[in-house]
Amino acid sequence: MKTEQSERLFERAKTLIPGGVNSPVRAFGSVGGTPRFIARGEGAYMWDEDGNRYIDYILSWGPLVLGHAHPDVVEALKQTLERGTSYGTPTALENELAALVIETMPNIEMIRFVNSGTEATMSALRLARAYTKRNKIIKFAGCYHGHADLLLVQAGSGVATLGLPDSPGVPPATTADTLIAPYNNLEAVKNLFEQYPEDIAGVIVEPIAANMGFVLPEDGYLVGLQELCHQYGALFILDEVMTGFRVAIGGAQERWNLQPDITCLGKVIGGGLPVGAYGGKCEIMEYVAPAGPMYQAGTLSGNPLAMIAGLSTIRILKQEGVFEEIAQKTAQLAEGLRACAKEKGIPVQVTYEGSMFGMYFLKSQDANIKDYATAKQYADTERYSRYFHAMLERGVYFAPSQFEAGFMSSAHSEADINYTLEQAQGIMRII
Ligand code: KE4
Repeated sequence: MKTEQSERLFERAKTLIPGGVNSPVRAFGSVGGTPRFIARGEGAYMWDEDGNRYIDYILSWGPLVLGHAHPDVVEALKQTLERGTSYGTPTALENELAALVIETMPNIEMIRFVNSGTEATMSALRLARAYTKRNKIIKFAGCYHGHADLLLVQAGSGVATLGLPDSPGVPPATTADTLIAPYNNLEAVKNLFEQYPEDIAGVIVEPIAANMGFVLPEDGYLVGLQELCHQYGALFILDEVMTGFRVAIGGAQERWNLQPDITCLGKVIGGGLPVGAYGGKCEIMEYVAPAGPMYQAGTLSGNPLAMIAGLSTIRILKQEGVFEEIAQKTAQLAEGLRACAKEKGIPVQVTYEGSMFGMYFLKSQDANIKDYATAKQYADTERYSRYFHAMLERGVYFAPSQFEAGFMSSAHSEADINYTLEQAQGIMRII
């Protein structure tokens, strides 16, 4: 596969941008090799600057649930763009997307748009602290909620991928109130609440831990967290930046009938443009300025381009049968990948939910990855890297890290999935 243009562009990028990328996980740090500089995307495909085509199972890390450059999304953006890009004023489009998200997410009565998932989670935790007048928060080792200081403690995603210690530059005082527990372990959370019965403002959790790979919640875990929060007067905060509109149209809270006090969103609701949001019960959201005293702001929050891209994406996603078809394709791919590995006796842990999936290569057949410690202990990252590159060479783009998830879109065809599985079957004996 020719990669001269990507190599040239990467060398130049590294003189201009730290590590040559604007987000660390893109740099192929844990899998090695040259990150592909993408020139364009259409449907399920991306083409790099050397003209190589890839079937894309990252889809911009989740947002592109309809695939790249969906014609209806592009047309809606064009029409909006011709009227201007941003006004710094309220617009009708913000009302429309707010109403659509509120109608779709069972526990959001009021919502605030921001520009990234990081802003969404950072603001949600500030709100939890303001509303409860408490300071401590609980997050889970290996979960990633963006790069706000208070959350860069035993984080997942790029932090896990690069094996970074908690980031320098975060003063200890900033994370002194951030308590950590293992994912899928209710006892540990119960102990923290017993230790700090009146100090915990909120518990923030990825309903599926998709930044340490793809770890499903064990039966009763999420409801157990919710009950502990309500027992001790803390807010239950679901970080659905990735799972929202992907695990089910109404997110994990719909899939598992949860009642979070605050929900964080991003990715799909912006249809590939910069967006985040946090929302919940009116009595809590009314605390946010200017309705209430908790300050949070953003120059481009709710900008018309992100709004229309999110609106057109969600409207199509909610059409009869669209989501179900994406979920069926996800199951077909995931089950097929599991079968390819099993056929060659390669130990893997494959799980999927809605339009998201994950595959761990395991160091032993009987390993079970259920949290960050077991992910680090049992994931065979070396074999994953060989798998990643073997598939990349064959025009299939999976996450350049074992500690990330995979995504499906409505644009992926049966032929794309069959091709992917044929290639996977072929390489299993050489990785
Ligand atoms: P952003 O600030 O990157 O928009 O969102 C942060 C975030 C918050 N919560 C969850 C559950 C997330 O997964 C993310 C970001 N996801 C990663 C992919 N695992 C973004 C990829 C990247 O950092 O480049």
